[in-house]
Amino acid sequence: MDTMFSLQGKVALVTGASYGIGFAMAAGFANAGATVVFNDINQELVDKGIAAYQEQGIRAYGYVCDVTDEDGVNAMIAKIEQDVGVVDILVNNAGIIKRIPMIEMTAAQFRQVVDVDLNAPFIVSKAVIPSMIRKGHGKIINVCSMMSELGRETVSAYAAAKGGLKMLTRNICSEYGQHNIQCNGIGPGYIATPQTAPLREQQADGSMHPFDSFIRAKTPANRWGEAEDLIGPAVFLASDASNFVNGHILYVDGGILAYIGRQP
Ligand code: NAP
Ligand code: GCO
Repeated sequence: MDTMFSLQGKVALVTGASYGIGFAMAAGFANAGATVVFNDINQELVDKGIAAYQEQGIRAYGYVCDVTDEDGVNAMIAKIEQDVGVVDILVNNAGIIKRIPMIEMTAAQFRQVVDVDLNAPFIVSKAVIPSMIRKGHGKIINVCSMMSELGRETVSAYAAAKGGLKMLTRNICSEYGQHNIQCNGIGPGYIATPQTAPLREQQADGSMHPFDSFIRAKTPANRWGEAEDLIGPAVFLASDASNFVNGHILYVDGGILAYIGRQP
């Protein structure tokens, strides 16, 4: 049973993993035996990430790379192969959100979100798949969202990108499953990270932002998720335990998608 979930000898690249959900998943991979590699957009953030991993006793390899820059991504993957080896596990985690009503959003803002949240997973996956094919196996995990299934006010670009990412996941599975590559998604519910900090901040009168009670009422678990809630599902999808699971989106949402919401 232990070996089924072991990541011993594997190289795992988690994009945008200096902190937040990516950091938690990467640390989980390291504890399961993997060598962890991550990137961020500048050296300062990479150094902070390396220090944060070190604090947990993990030696992580950090690279400066913007995941939307195809040449930069290709150069990073070549460097990773040289420094640590072929990427066995890729997590497309880097993501951004812009909360702007659709009719106020510029096309440039919309494109920027789609670029990071959808085009970049295409770019990074495309860069690692050839070596995975040569090696005879590979795991790709795309970090999707509640917004891969649901809409809400102000997040049109994010929802469009994360819905697209769900379908990119199914297509990578369809196209490369024959090469023993499994591509699945993880759809986190509402998780307490810097990305959702504006929805959880304390108001001037000491009360919580109204979004806090809204989300609790929508979540049977009645709490925000923690980044650590994603570790078990991520290790499962990265390990041999999931070798016949492909094209699946595993929602880790405390039950949000099963629930109509608490009655008033
Ligand atoms: P976060 O705290 O904002 O972290 C996102 C990470 O992505 C940061 O390290 C950020 O780097 C990096 N990043 C952004 N753009 C990048 C780029 N162009 N190139 C490289 N790295 C880039 O977000 P999080 O909450 O941990 O979210 C991680 C993933 O989970 C995202 O895809 C998000 O959409 C998804 N998600 C989050 C939640 C949630 O409730 N928090 C729920 C569902 C899905 P910087 O340090 O440079 O900003
Ligand atoms: C928002 C949130 C979300 C979450 C997450 C849900 O404004 O609604 O930021 O979109 O972060 O992706 O799964």
